[in-house]
Amino acid sequence: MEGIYKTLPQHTYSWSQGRATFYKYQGFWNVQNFPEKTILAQSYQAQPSDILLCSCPKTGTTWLKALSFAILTREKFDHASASPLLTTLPHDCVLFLENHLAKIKENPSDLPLLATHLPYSSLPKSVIASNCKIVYIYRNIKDVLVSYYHFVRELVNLSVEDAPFEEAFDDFCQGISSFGPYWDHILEYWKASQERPDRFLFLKYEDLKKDASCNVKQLAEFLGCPFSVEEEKAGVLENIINLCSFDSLSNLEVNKSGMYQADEVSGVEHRLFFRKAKDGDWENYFTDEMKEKIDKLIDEKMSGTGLVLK
Ligand code: PAP
Repeated sequence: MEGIYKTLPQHTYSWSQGRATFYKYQGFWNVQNFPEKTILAQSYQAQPSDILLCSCPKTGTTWLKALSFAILTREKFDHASASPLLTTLPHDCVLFLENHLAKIKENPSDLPLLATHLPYSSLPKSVIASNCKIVYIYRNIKDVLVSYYHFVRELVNLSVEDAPFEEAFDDFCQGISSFGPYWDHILEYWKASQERPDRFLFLKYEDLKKDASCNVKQLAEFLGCPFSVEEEKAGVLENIINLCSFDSLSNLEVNKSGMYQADEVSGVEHRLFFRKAKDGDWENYFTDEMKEKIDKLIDEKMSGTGLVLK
């Protein structure tokens, strides 16, 4: 497998001092061990009852995992005092197919929830064949870019001064980012959803923020366990929204410390999954020219889809 890297297009962030080299594999960019991880993930035997939470990084994955987990386990745990979300990183409550296939196989959960950042075209064939449900979350491209920039910068331990945003911007616009091009990631899922609309739910990060109730109810319905009127009256929906909110999760001890093991070699500090969660943080980083360039790019890429990423 080592030899494969010589044949793949590659790109190194100049400011990463050689610590962030990306390879293009099956049409998408990622760091070194991803071809192996993808191939392994593709051996997963999906069940029709599986529900897959899919996303490009930095679009709201952690939040979607927490919400889906809380919705599906609401009868099992008292969310105020005993939810695993109070003591476990959402990424360890709902596992990524590409990171933890061995764990998933070893300990099949009675919860049919899995997650992946893999593009649609790289999903295990069994996922497509079994027609399992897919929830896809997406977010304004400019905030994704800023979120992603800080994540990579922190991973390689550089200050803002030592990691020029301009270069991250240029690379992102060329499609070079983890699981990028971002727009192709979205478009693949969107096209698939046009063929099987009943199997897909598209959620937008900003909509979830604007109207959490409506979006979380929609998510629960899609997951097959809608909130009853009694539950709503009893505040179950509201409790789940509060438990999974940025303020609540980011202040939990477990999410402020500890290390997420993406695999045997790479760890990510839990706190890096919780930064600011602000809509429009991009305004602090983008020049007018950058804004114009990325708006034009995304208009072109998304035209005809009805998906708004600006
Ligand atoms: P991942 O793909 O690496 O898991 P993901 O969870 O998709 O990352 O995105 C992280 C973003 O979601 C961060 O955005 P920011 O950099 O703009 O701040 C993070 O702060 C935000 N986030 C994490 N948890 C929540 C939450 N509960 N509610 C809203 N936003 C959240």
